Amino acid sequence: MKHKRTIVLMLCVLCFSAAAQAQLELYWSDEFDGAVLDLGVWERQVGDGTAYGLPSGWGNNEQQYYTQLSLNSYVQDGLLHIVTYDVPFAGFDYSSARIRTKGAFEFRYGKVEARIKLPKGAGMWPAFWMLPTDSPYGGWAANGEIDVIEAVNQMTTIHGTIHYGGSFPDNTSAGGTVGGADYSQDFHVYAVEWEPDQIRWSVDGQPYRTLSNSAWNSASAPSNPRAPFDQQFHLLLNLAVGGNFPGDPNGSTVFPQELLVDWVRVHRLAQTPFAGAASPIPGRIEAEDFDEGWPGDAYVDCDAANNGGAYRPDSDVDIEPCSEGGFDVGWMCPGEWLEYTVDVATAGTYDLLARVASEASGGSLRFEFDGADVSGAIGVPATGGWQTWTTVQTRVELDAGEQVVRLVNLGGGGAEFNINWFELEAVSLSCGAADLADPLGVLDFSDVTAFLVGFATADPAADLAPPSGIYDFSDVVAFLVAFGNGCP
Ligand SMILES: [Ca+2]
Ligand SMILES: [Ca+2]
Ligand SMILES: [Ca+2]
Ligand SMILES: [Ca+2]
Repeated sequence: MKHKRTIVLMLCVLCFSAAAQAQLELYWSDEFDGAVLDLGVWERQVGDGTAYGLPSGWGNNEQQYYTQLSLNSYVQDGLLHIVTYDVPFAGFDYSSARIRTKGAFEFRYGKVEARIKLPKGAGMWPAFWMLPTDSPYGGWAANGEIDVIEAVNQMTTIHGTIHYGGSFPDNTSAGGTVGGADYSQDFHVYAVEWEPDQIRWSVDGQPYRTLSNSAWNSASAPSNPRAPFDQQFHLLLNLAVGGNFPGDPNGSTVFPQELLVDWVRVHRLAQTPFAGAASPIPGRIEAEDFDEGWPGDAYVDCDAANNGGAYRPDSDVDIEPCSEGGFDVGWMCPGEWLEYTVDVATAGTYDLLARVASEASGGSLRFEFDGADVSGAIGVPATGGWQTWTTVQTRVELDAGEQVVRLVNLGGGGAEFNINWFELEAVSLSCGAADLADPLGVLDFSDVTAFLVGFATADPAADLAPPSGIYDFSDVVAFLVAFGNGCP
């Protein structure tokens, strides 16, 4: 029984991976084709690490000083060069460079790859790697580190590693190696496929190590199987010299040495509509038909399990059979959100209805269209049970065209709710021809102006078009409301 279950789980993992790979698309790249290194993207980190809280040679007894000189990091003929010289600099025997995208390019999940030619020689330690931008789980390495590639000395072994666990020195690591070639002789493509529940390393498209989320943890978030690798990370490239991993250079090391990078590319899973096409508006959208995509892109859910286990069992989002038929999204925690790709047929006014249930009072939800709050907070009352449904509604103004709707639990009162569906109904607004009709024809701006001018003078009746006295404030208000609703 246990054996059988293991096989099923393994098959699911394979299915998910295959599906994810199929929809990856190029998200970001630096081809290093410009005249110079793009310092709007890459920040040169300078010094021996002390300025970054990493004394003692960046925490590794490294022997180089990283400079901001273009001698040590530059772009030429389509390649990034990171060069180390054995010329004393700032009191250190070697100079080199370390660059990062922190603050300029950060992302969560994706296939990260670079085409790299490695340096060679005792004491060489090139790396292409990733660090988290924020540290919600604590200091290094409780907040994680993903090394796409490291190699040392003669460059015959490639290392792919993650660091995690507690804060130093209570951290640990896992990963793998591949060897058998001199990787300094040619360019190779080094890649990591970083997914919510799995990290895979490859060289030239040949996988050599796979880790699932049971292989890692973060001490400060033991119940989150994805921590610490569920945060935004940025990229780093550097060439260290000496230190704990390679040992120091010796008389056989030839200088200068350089790390060459042809390109760095990040591919990510495209967010796509659940049914493969945008949902039409006006229309009803089932809450459980949220978009396909990674957590943080298509949805955010409080925990990685589908607590309801229904409909989309591999999803984090908690889906259960609904007492009204079909399914609903339950366990909607404060802060959770779901996205839906929709196509609004016509710009205009819509009634927005949401079918909700909650045992708690004080909850509220909001709808955003392409990032704009269109609904404000819509209160969710206590309905008398988690499967006792009521409809809440508000009126919204929508633009036409394909958009992404985000349904957010605002968390007012900390209340959870369940949601079965939401619906947008076009509001048919009368332009008021009947109400505004008068012997002179339909009320227009010149009539309103005449009325307001007349009202502002001592003798309004005299200024109004004949026959006088046919308009009053209720006519003007009706006109302005109709005009505001898009009537001509
Ligand atoms: Ca290039
Ligand atoms: Ca969940
Ligand atoms: Ca949930
Ligand atoms: Ca439903």
